[in-house]
Amino acid sequence: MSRKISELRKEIDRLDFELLQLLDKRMEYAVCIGKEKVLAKSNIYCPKREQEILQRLKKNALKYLNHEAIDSIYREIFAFSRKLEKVEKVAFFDSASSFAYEVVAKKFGFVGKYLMMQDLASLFRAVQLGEVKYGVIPLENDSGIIKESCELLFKNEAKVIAEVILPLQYSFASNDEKIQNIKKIYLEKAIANQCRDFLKFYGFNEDKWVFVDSSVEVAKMVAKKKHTAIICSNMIARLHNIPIIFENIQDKNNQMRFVVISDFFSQKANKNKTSLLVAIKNKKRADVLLGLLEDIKKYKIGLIKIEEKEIDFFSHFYLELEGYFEDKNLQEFLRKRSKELKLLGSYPREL
Ligand code: PRE
Repeated sequence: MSRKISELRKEIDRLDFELLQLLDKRMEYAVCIGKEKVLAKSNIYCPKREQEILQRLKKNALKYLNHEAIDSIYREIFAFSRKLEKVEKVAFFDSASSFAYEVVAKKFGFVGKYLMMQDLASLFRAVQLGEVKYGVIPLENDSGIIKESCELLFKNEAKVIAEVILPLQYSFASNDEKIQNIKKIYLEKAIANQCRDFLKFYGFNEDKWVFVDSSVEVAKMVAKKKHTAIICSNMIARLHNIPIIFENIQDKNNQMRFVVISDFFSQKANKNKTSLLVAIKNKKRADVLLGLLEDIKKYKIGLIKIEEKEIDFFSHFYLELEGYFEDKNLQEFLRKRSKELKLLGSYPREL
């Protein structure tokens, strides 16, 4: 090793020492905050505060640390300080490609205590019974708001406290460096549909495809088996140490929106969103829709999204509005519509 490198490494060692001292000091403050919170029976996770810290740090742009780096470093710092304050469990449900796990890691870091649920209904039950403090559920994909999530939010008391927007990116991972050796590619049907151009370009014809229900379940096996590959999220490949050969192989860039649910209302942040459901009882849909839009206009509320969803054979409107539920105009709107409306939560706006 050159003298230059060893000198530079000495500098790094010195800085690492300082960094750890500083981080430890930071953790000490977090532990103190945690004690106060436990005494006051308040919630450990505070999406509003975390968002504020991130926004402040990103404003002071540095030479090397871009926004993505700040996000990922601080995600782990927050996760660790939350864990020191109090260990709280997070449940997630993975319908398939394990994007929920990616969201969990993105929001809660890798050091949390996680529980993978069998279905969305059991996740809601676990939050309701206090078995877990937080749940991560998918809320919206490219076909719109997901009916089952909407239905469960309607029927349960859990509140939406944060949102996470996740680009759906797939990787081709295999232990075989020579792609000509690969005989079987494990993938979900939906993923195959989203990576057709890639599969065609590399000549991975359908006779090599093995459809699976969940890439999470087969990743462990692919990690050990020769001449196999998997198409899955980057996170799953990395978790199982399967070398990623091609990244971002999807035909087009889709994204998915997940939300975090818990048993409390999130605090007001700089920019907020409020989600609610309005039941349409006995009246004509067009009249209800018109009335709703008139009220939204009357109270000068920003409308982000409106979608019709059927719940228990009754029509409902899923609404996303700008602002926090305690804002004056939203309060007036909510009061006026209180009989037909269910507030799902207000949370820091990511998009
Ligand atoms: C802290 C940790 C967890 C919360 O979600 C927000 C911030 C942090 O590490 O900065 C500290 C803390 O608990 C708080 O400020 O409320």
